[in-house]
Amino acid sequence: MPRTATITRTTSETDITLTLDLDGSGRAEIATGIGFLDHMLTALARHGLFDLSVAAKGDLHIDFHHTTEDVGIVLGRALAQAVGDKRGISRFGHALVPMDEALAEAAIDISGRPFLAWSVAFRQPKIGEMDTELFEEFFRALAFNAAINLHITQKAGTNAHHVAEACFKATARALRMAVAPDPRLGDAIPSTKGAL
Ligand SMILES: [Mn+2]
Repeated sequence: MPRTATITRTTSETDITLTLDLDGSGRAEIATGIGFLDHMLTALARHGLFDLSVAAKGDLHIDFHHTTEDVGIVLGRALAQAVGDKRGISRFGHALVPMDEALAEAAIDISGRPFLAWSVAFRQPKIGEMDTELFEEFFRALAFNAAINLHITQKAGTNAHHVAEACFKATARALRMAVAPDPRLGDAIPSTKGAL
């Protein structure tokens, strides 16, 4: 069974089409109109070994908020759809990823219980044109729409570009671990409740 999803979502604020393949090779085709977000989504695909294409047209003349949040929503929905009933997946994943002076940790439970714990403090309000406060919005939208528990913790770092990139790479590696099949599980669902 291919673990893929394609989702199109159109609102008065954004128009997004996204395709995700959990068993890809890290290929990314990203065009959100926000350069730094493209850079981060490319890193997410590459280090998660997902194939990801995102075409987003948003109301960037207002600011980057709607587009960033809505890409998180659509990516989350695609992730939920692609993992399906979660048979045979590892469920938990974690990663500790450095980037120069920055160090970020991500821990994930594909639990069906949406939660974001965000312990990241940027020293700069912007990276290029992008507000650093939008990363929390992105990851919350992702976690809630994927129905996963996602903890992202900054362990070190002063440069906002490095901190953001370490957060995305750590999340990518943690997700890769969590969605990976556990061969010892067979097609069982990794929960004492029998459902996730
Ligand atoms: Mn970079």
